[in-house]
Amino acid sequence: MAAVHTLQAFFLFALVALLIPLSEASHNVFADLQSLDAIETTQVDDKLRTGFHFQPPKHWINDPNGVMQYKGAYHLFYQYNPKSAVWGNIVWAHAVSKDLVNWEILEPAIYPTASFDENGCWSGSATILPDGKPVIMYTGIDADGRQVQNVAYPKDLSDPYLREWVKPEYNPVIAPDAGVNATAFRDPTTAWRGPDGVWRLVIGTKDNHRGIAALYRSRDFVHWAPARRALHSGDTGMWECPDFYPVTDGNGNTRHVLKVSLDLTRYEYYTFGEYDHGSDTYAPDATLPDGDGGLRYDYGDFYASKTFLDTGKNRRVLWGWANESDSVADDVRKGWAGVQAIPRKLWLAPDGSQLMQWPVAEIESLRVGGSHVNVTDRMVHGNGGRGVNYFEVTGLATPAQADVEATFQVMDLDKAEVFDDAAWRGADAQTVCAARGADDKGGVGPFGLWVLASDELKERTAVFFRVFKRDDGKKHVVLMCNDPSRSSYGKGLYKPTFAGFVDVDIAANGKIPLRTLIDHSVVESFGGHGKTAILSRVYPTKAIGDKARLFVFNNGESDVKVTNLNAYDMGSAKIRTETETGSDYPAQSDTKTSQRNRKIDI
Ligand code: DQQ
Repeated sequence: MAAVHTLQAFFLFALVALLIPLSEASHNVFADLQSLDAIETTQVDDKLRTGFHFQPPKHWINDPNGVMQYKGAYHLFYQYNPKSAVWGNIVWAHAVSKDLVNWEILEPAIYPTASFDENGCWSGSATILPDGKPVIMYTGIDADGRQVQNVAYPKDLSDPYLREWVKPEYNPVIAPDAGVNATAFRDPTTAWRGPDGVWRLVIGTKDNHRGIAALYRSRDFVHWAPARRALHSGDTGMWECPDFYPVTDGNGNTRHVLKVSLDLTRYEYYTFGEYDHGSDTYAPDATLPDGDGGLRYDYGDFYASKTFLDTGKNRRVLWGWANESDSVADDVRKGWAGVQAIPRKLWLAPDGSQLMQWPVAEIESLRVGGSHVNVTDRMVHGNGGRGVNYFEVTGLATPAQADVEATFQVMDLDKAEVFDDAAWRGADAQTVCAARGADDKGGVGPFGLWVLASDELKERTAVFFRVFKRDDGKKHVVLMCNDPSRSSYGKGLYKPTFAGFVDVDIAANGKIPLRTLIDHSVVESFGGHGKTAILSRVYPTKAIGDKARLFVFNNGESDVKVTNLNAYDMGSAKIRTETETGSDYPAQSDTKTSQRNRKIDI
C-alpha cells in the first residue's frame, strides 16, 4: 500500500470513526487501516521523541483544548487516542504544570459517557466564569453523528488539579438547528461577556465552501441562541478551531483577533480589527489579507491552535498542534504521533501591523548553562561562484536538543537579486522558497543554519533567509524558509519547504535575527524577533542524538557576518504521569477509571 501520511489518516479515521457520511469524502479508504485494534500501540520507539516539547508517553495526540490557568496551575487538555498512534477514540487527555515546561499527565478529563458525546469528545475551550469557576465547552459527537456542544464543570473545585469533570444532564447546550450543517459544527471558543451581561462564543461551521464563525449568545451559559448574524465568514472551506480575543495596541487601544483553522489546507490564518459588542459585529482591518493568503501564526506544521489569557503574568499564551509528517505506518511503528509546539507569548506588534510570538520565557529554564556556546563577529564569506561556505558550531553536548539564537548581518545588500515580479506576482513565500531552496545559490542568501546535520552533511535541515530587492533596491523582500528536502534518508516522508515573509527593514543595518529550537524531530524557528514562525517535523536517520551537528552556512554572493550566536544545550522537560511523580493529591476514583476504560466502539 502506498504510504499514507498522518494528515490523510486523520481524515480517514474521522470518516471511519463517525460512521456517518461526510459530504466531501474525497479520501481513499484503506481496508487494512479500518480496525484500530489491528494497529494498537504495543511499543514505543524513543529515537526521535522530543525532549522538551509536550508529548505523552505514547499514542496519538492532536489539538490543544481548554487551555487555561487556574489557581496557579496551567491546564493543557488535548485530543488523544488512548489506544493507538493514529487518530480515533478521541478523548480529552489532561496535563497540569506549574511552569508550562514540566507536566504531570493525569487521567483523561472528558471521555464519551452519554448520548450527547458517545461517538467522541472533540475540541473546545475553557472559560473562567466571574466567580472564578472554570467551565469547559466541547464538541460531542452524539448518537446520531451530529456535532453538538456540551459543557462540563469541575467536580471538586478544591482539587487544584481539577481532575474530575462533570457533564450536566441538560447537555447538549447547543445543537445544530435546521439549516446548520450537523457534521461541520464544532470547536467552541472561550466565551466572553459583554457589558450587557450576555455571554458570547463562536463555533466553527460551513455552508458549502463558505467557512463560518457562527456566533451564539446566552445569559446563563445553559440556554444559548444563535446571534442574528455570524461573526465572520470566508470562502475558504470549513473553519475549524476558531479563536477570538482582544489584544492591546501600542496606544492602549483594544483590537480583536479572529483566527481560524482551514480544514481544506490545514493552515491557519488570522485577521484583527474592530469588534462592537452592541451590534456584535467584527470588521477586520481592510489592509489585512482575509483568506488563504492571510497572516499566519506559523508558516509550518502548526494547526488547531488556541490561546488563553495568563492573568498571573498578564500575557496571552498560544498553543498549537504539530502533526507528524512521516507515514501512518511510521507512526504505528513509533507508537506515538503528534506534539504540541512550545507555548508562545503572543502580542500585537507596536506598529499594529501583525502579531508577534516568542517561546514563553520559562522554557529558558531548561538551558543548560555550562554548555553555552558563543560565536561573535564571525564572517561567512560569499561564495563568488564556488561552493557553499559554512562553519560548524561546536561545543554543544546535545545539538539534537538545543536552543540557538543568532543574528546575521548582510554585508552587501546590493548583491540582492531582483524579486521576480513577473514569475512571483501575488505568490506566497512558500512558492518562492520552494522554487529557490537552500541549495540554490543566490545574491543575498540563502544563509542561516543547518540543523540536525549528519557527519558527512548529507542529512541536514536548512533554516535560512534570502533577501531580494524591488524598486531598484529601494525596497527589500526578506524570506524565511525551512527546507527539509535533505533532512533524512528515510523513505515516504512529507518534506514540504515552509516559508514566510519577514516584515523587517533589512536596509536599516542589514541585520536579521533567528531563534531555532531543535528537538530531535522538531525544528521550531522564529525570525525577526518573533515576526515570522515556522515549525517543521523532520526524521533524520543519521543525525540522531549525539550524532547530530549544527552549522552556519552561506550560499549567497554577499558576505554574511554572524554578529552574535548563542547556542544552549537544552535539558529535558519532566513530562510524567501522576503515578510516576507520586503526586500528593488523591488518585482518581475507581468509577472514573472503569468508565474511561470502557471500550469505545467505532
Ligand atoms: N480536531 C478535532 C475537531 C477539530 C479538529 C477532532 C481539528 O474538533 O475540528 O479531533 O484538528
